[in-house]
Amino acid sequence: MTKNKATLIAIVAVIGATTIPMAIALNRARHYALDWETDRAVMYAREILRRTDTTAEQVGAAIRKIRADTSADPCSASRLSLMRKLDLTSTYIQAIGHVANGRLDCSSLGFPPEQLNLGPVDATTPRGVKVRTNVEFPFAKGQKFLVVEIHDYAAVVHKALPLDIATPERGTARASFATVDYNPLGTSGPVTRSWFDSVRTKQEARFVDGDNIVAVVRSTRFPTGAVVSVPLRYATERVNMIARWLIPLALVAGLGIAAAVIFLARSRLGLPGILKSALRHNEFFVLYQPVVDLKTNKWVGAEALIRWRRPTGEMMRPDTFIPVAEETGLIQRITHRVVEIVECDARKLFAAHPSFHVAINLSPVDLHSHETVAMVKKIAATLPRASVNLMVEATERGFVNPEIAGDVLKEIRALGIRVAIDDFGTGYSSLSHLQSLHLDVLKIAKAFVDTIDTDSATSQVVWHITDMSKGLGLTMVAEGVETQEQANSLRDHGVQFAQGWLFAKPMTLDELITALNERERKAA
Ligand code: G
Ligand code: G
Ligand code: MN
Repeated sequence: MTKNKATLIAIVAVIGATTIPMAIALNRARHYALDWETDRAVMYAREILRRTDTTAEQVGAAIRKIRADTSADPCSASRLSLMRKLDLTSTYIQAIGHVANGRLDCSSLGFPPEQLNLGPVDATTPRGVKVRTNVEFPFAKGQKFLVVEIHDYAAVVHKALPLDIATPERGTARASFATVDYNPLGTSGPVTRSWFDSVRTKQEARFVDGDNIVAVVRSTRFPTGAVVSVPLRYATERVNMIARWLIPLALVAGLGIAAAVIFLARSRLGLPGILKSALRHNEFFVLYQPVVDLKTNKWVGAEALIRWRRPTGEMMRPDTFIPVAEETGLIQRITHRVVEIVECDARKLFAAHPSFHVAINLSPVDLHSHETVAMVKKIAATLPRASVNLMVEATERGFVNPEIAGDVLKEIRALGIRVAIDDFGTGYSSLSHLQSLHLDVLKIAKAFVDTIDTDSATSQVVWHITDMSKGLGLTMVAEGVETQEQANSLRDHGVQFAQGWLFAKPMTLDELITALNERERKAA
């Protein structure tokens, strides 16, 4: 992973981690705020309708009471006193009177009939209730009243009264209207007539029209409806309020995630740095795993296996750092370090055991560089019997580019040093490589050894490998041998050598020399 890529991932992660949840949250908040404000508008409209309904109820009840009087004269003294009493006791009725020739000829008001002209009827309900919506009286100039007439008796109602509800939102508009003709009965503030139409086919409507949240309700008992509009900005302000704490919170969360992502990216990017420092501080060492002759049980050689102990005491497995070293071009320096260590160990080892050998692992990168040849040449020069004492192992993965890899191996062989193909069968090299490359040894991967004497589907593959290897005249070393049965089967199939925990685990140079001396003493 490159630094640019990591930065890009971090940026994308931060943008994603902050903006996506924030956008979702703000969108939800917008919905909730709108719902909340709309609910309030509906509540206001219902309150206006309740007051309108109460007005209608009071008018109906009052006129019923007056008509219950049995006197012949509609303007009898007993009726007039009843009118005054009802006027005084009902909360929404301003006055009550009798209608004759378009005027109140007697009423709870003390004015003469000439001053109580009602004017033309604006609407008549199916039940015969006549409604006048804009009645003006000379004694109350500038005020318009609603007059509801039933069976020649009429109630004068103050239009603003049902609309006069308290709302914390300023700038609300209200109206009550008749569903006979969908004309307003009373309005307060800018109300659009078309809003009334929204309840022609239903009981209640709520919607946004321009800058307004609108709620419209229709009475189930009277031919009336009510409208309230609340400026949309109340909902927007609520969202802005949420956004004011949500955005900083999301930014903090995003920065936290960014820090985490960058930290993770750094720690991955940092491994090459740590590897370089490990090379400088000699944190690598080598363990040797003996190679055993399957016929004689003699230890004939050993594979050098790198180990890394961090200053913290932590052991790093080659499986984790070798791939990183290969990716970042540090593997050649690591191979070089192994060669240095082996060179240093060689004198002590080969002085006492001159026909013993040590195998060094070469990585695919090493196989594609001619510097490797120079390196092997240099160590070979220090060894009295290099062609006996030294061997290199190249993993199958190394033959991606068989021409170049082949050249490097050919030059190493030209020095008289044996070459092994490691982990054979686990990579993707083809059998044709085996013929074209000049090899001495084939190392059978542990994966195949594990299948010996099992009923696994691939348990025969190992014997195809041994047959082919014999055909090519290669010496075989089986890896990861753990049981005597595996060792016996391998020996019976002509495999000459083996490594594995059955014989010995990887060990230090001193342990190896001690063990070799001990075995020679016993054999003697
Ligand atoms: O030693 P084991 O002990 O865990 O080795 C794990 C893997 O690391 C094996 O595939 C082995 O071949 C590889 N390995 C061990 N030492 C070296 C080394 O010095 N160079 C390279 N390239 N691979 C090594
Ligand atoms: O790929 P290469 O052969 O270089 O790696 C050998 C690896 O196998 C090392 O990690 C070594 O410690 C491990 N190893 C060697 N012998 C045995 C064995 O008998 N059993 C198991 N499980 N691992 C082994
Ligand atoms: Mn190996």
